[in-house]
Amino acid sequence: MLSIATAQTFQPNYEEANVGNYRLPEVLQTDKGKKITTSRKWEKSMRPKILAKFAEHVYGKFPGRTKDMHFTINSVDSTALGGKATRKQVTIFFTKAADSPSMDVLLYLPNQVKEPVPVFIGLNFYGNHSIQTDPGIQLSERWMNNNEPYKVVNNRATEGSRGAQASRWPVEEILARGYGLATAYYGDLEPDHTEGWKTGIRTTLQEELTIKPEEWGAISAWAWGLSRIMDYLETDKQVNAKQVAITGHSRIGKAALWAAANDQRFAMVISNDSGEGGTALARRNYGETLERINTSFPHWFVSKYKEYNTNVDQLPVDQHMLLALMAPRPLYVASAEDDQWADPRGEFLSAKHAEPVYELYGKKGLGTEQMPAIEQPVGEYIRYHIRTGKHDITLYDWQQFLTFADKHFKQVAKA
Ligand code: GTR
Repeated sequence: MLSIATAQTFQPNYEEANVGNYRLPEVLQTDKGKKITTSRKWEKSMRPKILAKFAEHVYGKFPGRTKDMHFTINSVDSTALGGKATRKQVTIFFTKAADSPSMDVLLYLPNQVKEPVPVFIGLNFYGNHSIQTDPGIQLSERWMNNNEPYKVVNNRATEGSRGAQASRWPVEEILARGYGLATAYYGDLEPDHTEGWKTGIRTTLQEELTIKPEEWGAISAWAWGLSRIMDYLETDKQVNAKQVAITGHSRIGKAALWAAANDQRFAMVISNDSGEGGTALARRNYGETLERINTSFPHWFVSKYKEYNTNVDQLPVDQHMLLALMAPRPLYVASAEDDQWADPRGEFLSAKHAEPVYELYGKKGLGTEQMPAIEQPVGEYIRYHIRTGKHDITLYDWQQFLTFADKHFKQVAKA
């Protein structure tokens, strides 16, 4: 592992010529060199093996739900956002203990739609109250990273934190287009710092889930929480649980991918600027590297992942294989031009190399060998865009995701 001093002086490579030569593990080739040619064989033998490799070498285990998990609906307000939305706040309790570990879910549903609605689901970085100024949203009392502009002081949100990340959550646009939105604070599952596991679910649920904290990483814990939100959505009659699109930006985009790999109830998968350990190919030396991410964020992955710090070629998987686990579900990969740290080309190529699995299902992927120009999305079942601007999730990104959902979810509805 890099020493802290080396990490601070880490010089990322941003020259395509210096990416290095690499050979990707073939997504449709077994360890014995046999080629997989049908979706049946993929599902029966290859897919579970790849999933198990990601669990062993990268993210750790992904347990099922706890036996005594239950939901409490804290509030339902059908006059939210000027009457446009119904706002529900639900707490998911993971055990039956009075002090059960829990997670608070915020759900907005569009009032103009009378039938069960498709829903976007994603974790947020700064508490549910950060996604909208809506004063009815319960203010998170959990630990969070200090942030001056967001008015997070002494690791706690304040009233001034409301709506701090509203630009990342165009709630009104989402609702106007007939979709619901479900979100929860990722820190409800595990605070995002190296000691966070001590107070997060990897510790508090270890007996319930019969799993030791070191058997999974923070990304897997966050991903697990996404599946628990899905458990709730399946019980909500106003939600079409067959049309839930899982989304996530950056580290939460990594978690979204890992959740969707394990949990095929998510009908659509969207990963925004998720970079290293997300959509970007690990074998490309460009921007953030495997060694660097393991050094800065040692709690995100299992310790075995660190064994590949200086020999990524030995890693039995690469991220195109994670994307292949989404097949045949519609998958959207988004990059940003100024987010070179996340390696946009590596994100595009990863999507590209996932295509053979989509082809087994007769589904067209990107449909091009060339990385598209800025803000020219490409692809059918795998779609990709690179927009102008920095590492962020913007209205432009959401508009593309909404259009992608319109296309695929409405097709399903008509069939
Ligand atoms: C960076 C990290 C990235 C990405 C990002 C984020 O510091 O290096 O892998 O996860 O944080 O989550 O915004």
